[in-house]
Amino acid sequence: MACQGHYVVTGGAGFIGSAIVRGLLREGAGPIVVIDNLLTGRESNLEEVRARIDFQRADIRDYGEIAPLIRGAAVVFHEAAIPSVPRSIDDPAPSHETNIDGTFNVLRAAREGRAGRVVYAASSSAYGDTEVLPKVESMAPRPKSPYALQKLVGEYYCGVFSQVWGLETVALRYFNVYGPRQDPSSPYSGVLSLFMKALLERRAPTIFGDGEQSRDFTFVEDVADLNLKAARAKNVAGKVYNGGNGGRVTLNQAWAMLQEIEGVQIPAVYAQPRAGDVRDSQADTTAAARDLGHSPRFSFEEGMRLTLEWYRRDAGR
Ligand code: UD2
Repeated sequence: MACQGHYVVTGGAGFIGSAIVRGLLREGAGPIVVIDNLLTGRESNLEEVRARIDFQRADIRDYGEIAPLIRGAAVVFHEAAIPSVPRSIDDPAPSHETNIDGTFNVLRAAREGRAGRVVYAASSSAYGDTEVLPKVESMAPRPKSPYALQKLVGEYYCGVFSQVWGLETVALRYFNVYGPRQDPSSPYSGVLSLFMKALLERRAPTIFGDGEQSRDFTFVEDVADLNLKAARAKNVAGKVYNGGNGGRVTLNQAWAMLQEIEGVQIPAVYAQPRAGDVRDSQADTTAAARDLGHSPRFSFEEGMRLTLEWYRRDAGR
């Protein structure tokens, strides 16, 4: 069972959570408890660090199961969630239960167990379509999908736990995170993982809409770094920060870049736009840079190349 002053990563077997686990280990932090129900997470994401962490297969929807693991933690990185805008539209109940009820359970366990801080994986989807880019934390949220709303409720809960009960929380609104280990096997997977899988299999990807929608794609190592900084920062309790890169790339540009890197020409197939889709997304990183010391290191092209190489190796295993 977990000991005092440990680090907890919910969703720690997932793509982002496992990057945070590796970041913690690099910093020499410990002990580390990973909570994951392996719904979308995979134990193989923790393969090389398995012996150095305490892996607990548990579900954040079950308070009784997770409370003892969170009790006395120094920091809880709350990454466990059911992501995907279309998944939350096709099947809203599971994502509601995990993203809202599960987050409440994590916060409640952190408060009752006197944890030091919760760093919460919020989402840029909370902004919806804004008139102005880049998107600044002071803008009024306009969630367009169940998923966006659920992630926003989690943020609000963080704020309320902080104000009412003095639990230190920091919410990081991730902007379309991509990188090695992102699972490309589901239609709900992140678009760049699907693009890369298609590219390596020499298939046409599907682009929903005209492909001119844009995203601030953020490399997973930069997001893991930001989490570690948010865990240490002073005077940030109850606050919300963008976890983005500050750039903006259209899907057409992303697919063009991948074809160029690979030296192939495969026209994409265009389909109907997706319900609940945000048109443009770009982070203002001023507040995160000022208060948390956020300084993303990976350019889009660098991140894309590293990720593509990882998928190439993974496919060959
Ligand atoms: C949202 C959030 C993101 C994160 C994520 C978790 C926004 C702007 N971003 O990502 O921060 O929380 O949810 O799931 O809300 N697409 C295709 N072809 C495909 C798959 C997707 O064209 O095969 C399009 C899709 O319609 C969208 C874009 O690619 O315009 C990105 O889709 P996504 O599912 O990778 O991520 P998104 O933006 O919904």
